Amino acid sequence: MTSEITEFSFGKGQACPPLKPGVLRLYSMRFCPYAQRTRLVIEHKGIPVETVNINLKRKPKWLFDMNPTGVVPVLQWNDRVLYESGTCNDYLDDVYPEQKLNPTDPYQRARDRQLWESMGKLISSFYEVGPGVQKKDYTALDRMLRAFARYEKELVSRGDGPFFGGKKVCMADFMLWPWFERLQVLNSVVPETTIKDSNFPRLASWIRHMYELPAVKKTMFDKDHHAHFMKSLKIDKNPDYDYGLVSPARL
Ligand SMILES: N[C@@H](CCC(=O)N[C@@H](CS)C(=O)NCC(=O)O)C(=O)O
Repeated sequence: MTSEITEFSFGKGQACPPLKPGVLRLYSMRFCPYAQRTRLVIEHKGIPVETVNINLKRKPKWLFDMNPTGVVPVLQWNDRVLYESGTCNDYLDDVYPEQKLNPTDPYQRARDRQLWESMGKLISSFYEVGPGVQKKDYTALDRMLRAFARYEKELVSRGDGPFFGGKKVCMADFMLWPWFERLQVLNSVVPETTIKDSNFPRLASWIRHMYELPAVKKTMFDKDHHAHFMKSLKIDKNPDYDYGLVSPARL
């Protein structure tokens, strides 16, 4: 997407790049799974956007002026500001109705929302499984495998299509995806978390199909980048927000 703003993260003391009238802006962090949800929708719909990445350890004051909770993603469009990945994505889906992602049927829409809103347990298991297994405490691993079983069953109940949206990708696919992209890192530490045709065939097929989507190809990082960022965040406690960027030149 069009952007004249550096990809390097903006931190405390740095001015916010001036907003251009009529241009949609996303405040993001390159490795943030929540912001990826919104980037997936933006890419899928081909929405013109400029992105400002934030240093979340040294947050600029102006982030709080837009979002009092100080988290990304945040969308800004003239005097309009929205935060929370689900809210941002619903708004974008309504304002850019081409390639509609939310179901029109209210019941199905509510069911889909339920699916991704209740994924908190899977998300919290993410960083607990490894340390747990090391201590022979399998609680988080069991919780994660139960979540996989639930998604497997849900895909089966939705018919033959590879996606949660059936033959076409839907909002739930994009809302769930970022944690499955990061799962490969955990797989190398705890192989029991690997999704295969032999244990979760529909989820395994879903993952293969998701990787084929242009929006996923455009927003994803490979396993090594995710592993590096997770280590910098969780072990070194010094998140490497700009990892992999080559030119330090700021505009
Ligand atoms: N519920 C929020 C969660 C967003 C979130 O936690 N983003 C993280 C980055 S991955 C963040 O900004 N963290 C900064 C902090 O917690 O201070 C959403 O869905 O948008």
